[in-house]
Amino acid sequence: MDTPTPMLPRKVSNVLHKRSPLPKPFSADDISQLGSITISSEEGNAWEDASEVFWDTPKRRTRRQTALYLLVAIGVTFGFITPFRTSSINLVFDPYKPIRPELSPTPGNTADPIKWLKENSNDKHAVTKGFLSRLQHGRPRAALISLVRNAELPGMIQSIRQMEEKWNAKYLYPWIFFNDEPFSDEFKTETQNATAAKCFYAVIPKEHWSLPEWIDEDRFINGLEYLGTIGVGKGWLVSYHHMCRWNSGFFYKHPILKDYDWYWRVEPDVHYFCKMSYDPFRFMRDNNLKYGFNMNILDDARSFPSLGPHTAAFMKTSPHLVHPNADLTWLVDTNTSDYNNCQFFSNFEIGSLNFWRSPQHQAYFDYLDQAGGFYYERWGDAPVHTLSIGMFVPKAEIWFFRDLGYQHDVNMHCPPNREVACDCQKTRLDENFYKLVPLQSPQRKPDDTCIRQFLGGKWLEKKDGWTMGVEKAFGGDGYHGYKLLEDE
Ligand SMILES: Nc1nc2c(ncn2[C@@H]2O[C@H](COP(=O)(O)OP(=O)(O)OP(=O)(O)O)[C@@H](O)[C@H]2O)c(=O)[nH]1
Ligand SMILES: [Mg+2]
Repeated sequence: MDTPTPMLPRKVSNVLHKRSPLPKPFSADDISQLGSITISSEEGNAWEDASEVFWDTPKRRTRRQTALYLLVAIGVTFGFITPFRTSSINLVFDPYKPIRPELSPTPGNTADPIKWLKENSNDKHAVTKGFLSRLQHGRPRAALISLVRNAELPGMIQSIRQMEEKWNAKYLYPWIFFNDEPFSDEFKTETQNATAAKCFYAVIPKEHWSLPEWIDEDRFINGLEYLGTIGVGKGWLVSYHHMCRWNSGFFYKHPILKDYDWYWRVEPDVHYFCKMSYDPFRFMRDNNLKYGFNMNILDDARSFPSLGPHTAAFMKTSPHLVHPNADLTWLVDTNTSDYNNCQFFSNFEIGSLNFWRSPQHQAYFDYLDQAGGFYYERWGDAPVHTLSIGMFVPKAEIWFFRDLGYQHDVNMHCPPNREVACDCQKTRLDENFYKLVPLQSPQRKPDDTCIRQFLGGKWLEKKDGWTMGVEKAFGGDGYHGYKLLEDE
């Protein structure tokens, strides 16, 4: 994904450059909190009141307390008392109310992610050791994955620190780093020192990171020059083409991921702003979700002029692969019927590895790879992932992680700051929509912002009397006519 040189406002960059502290180990206080949470239910208070009448000597009170602590300890040890369930009696929490697309019913999908979030979001539980061990038992086979160069170590450390502070220190999901060359000892030591989770380091096989034999090298070189001349971001870098192809069709095939089902993609030098009070991997698994995103935006369409037509051709040759409940309307330009260039910003992804390993995605990737557009043009993994998800996954299985604040260069997403604690200033739902489209790119923009096209229905409703033409005539960009809904 290409981006113009980042020029961050001072206020934002101050937040960004603050170093996050390393996760603290569990203290005796944390563990004792387990006991105090467990015994403070309403029933317990009633019992204590009644006991005042009969047990009135200090000695008896001490004995009673000791016996009570002993009972609680036995209960917790043998599982009669479940601290997190009991403690939820005391906690008043109003979890984030997710923004969801208009969904047509998918037969057989009974998942209720909103109910799940209500039942499983809880900051207080996460500090206790008992809760931690429950989290780690039977959890999804998931990892945080990063493709990164040795030279990007400082940026990687920054991403790890924020990810650990906001979330992973509680869960300790492993980190897996990928590189097209071996990682240096310095890289390994410093990354491992930045997290209490296990780190693994994988070198990408040569055959996943080199020019396929069917690519015409002269045409590729000409393409590099052309992309450089017109200024398509990083389009002249050979390695960038390998990277986009690897992220589109190879990362999930690496042997190191064979025992994993879920991944969260993390890039060096990105920022995570919000504390998370639930496990997104468990959330994805329990709710039958395949793909989670955080931004849905436009990129410079000069990098993939023939991706839309190739995808349409693929759908013609393999209509049986397209999911019966797929909704592609949000990806199609109403005027030209071509791909409208909307895409999930794929440097943030929480997803199912098994989806990418599916025959549908494999067939689509192979088709694109044979066509050569990863080299003759600069097809990015973001539009490829988006079109694949669009064709093969119903919207009910795609999740908008609006509650996670995130920044990649100039693109930033920050949710309404209510029950989630975020170190960022709230952004509009539509923010970032076309920041990656350079002025010199003549591409048309969709009638509605990408995220609203995805959400559909009420999210597209306009204020009475508003027209795009009039807004533009007064100097606006034509995307400010929406009736704003809750949590925007
Ligand atoms: N090991 C390795 N990693 C790479 C290479 N090229 C890109 N990457 C990684 O792939 C990810 C995407 O590359 P970037 O150059 O950041 O691409 P981008 O995000 O589209 O571009 P920017 O907007 O400039 O950040 C980053 O995590 C990079 O570290 C490469 O040649 N080798
Ligand atoms: Mg990047």
